[in-house]
Amino acid sequence: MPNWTKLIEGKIALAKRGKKSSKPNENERIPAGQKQVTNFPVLDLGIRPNVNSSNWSLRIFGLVEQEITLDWMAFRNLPQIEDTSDFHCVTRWSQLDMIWEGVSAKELLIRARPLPLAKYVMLYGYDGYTTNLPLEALLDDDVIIAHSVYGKSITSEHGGPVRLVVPKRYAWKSAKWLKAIELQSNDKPGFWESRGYHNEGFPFLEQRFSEDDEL
Ligand SMILES: Nc1nc2c(c(=O)[nH]1)N[C@H]1C(S)=C(S)[C@@H](COP(=O)(O)O)O[C@H]1N2
Ligand SMILES: [Mo]
Repeated sequence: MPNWTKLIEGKIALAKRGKKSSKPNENERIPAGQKQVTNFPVLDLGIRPNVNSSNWSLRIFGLVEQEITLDWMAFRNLPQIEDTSDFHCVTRWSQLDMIWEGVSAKELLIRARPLPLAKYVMLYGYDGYTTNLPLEALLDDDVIIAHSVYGKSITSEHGGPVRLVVPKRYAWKSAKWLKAIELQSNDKPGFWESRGYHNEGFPFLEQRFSEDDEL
């Protein structure tokens, strides 16, 4: 097990460095307070779950008419899409034009037929990570349940065999090693959201911490 206190404090310190930026970047594709990178850094809790295409499955459950569990074959047999998007980490790096391949989250969620009461989702990773979003956010056309990036399988360190990508939010909302999506009537905070990260996390509004709302 990693040293949680140290890891959490370290990450929060990184994201807080420089506090809130006063000026937007000149390059409008890069949100305020972010620096462009091209080396696709690795960021997670330091737990590498033992999951690969033969033991991976994805479960959609909670407030749905049709609960779904997909194994690798079933997942790869769904219609595949490609989407190019930018990735913004709250620790202040952004990588542009990432080319992801996988299944549209919307396509998959529609198959589960969300009940009218379903307004929020909790995303679960195989490492025990959780993060929350409004269901609406997951139905955006650019949200992808991805198995490949830049034409290659997503490596285990980046959340392979399958991770979520939610381009319009800070990258902590993009759950790696995606295990389950739970549809709920009420919003509940995930791992970082319950440790002070912003509930919404829009990079272009610089919503890093819940306290940023008051700054
Ligand atoms: N399952 C899981 N997903 C996760 C995390 C994690 O610790 N566990 N970290 C998040 C954070 S804080 C970031 S910045 C991105 C980083 O993705 P990368 O390592 O592929 O760059 O994954 C997000 N998804
Ligand atoms: Mo992050």
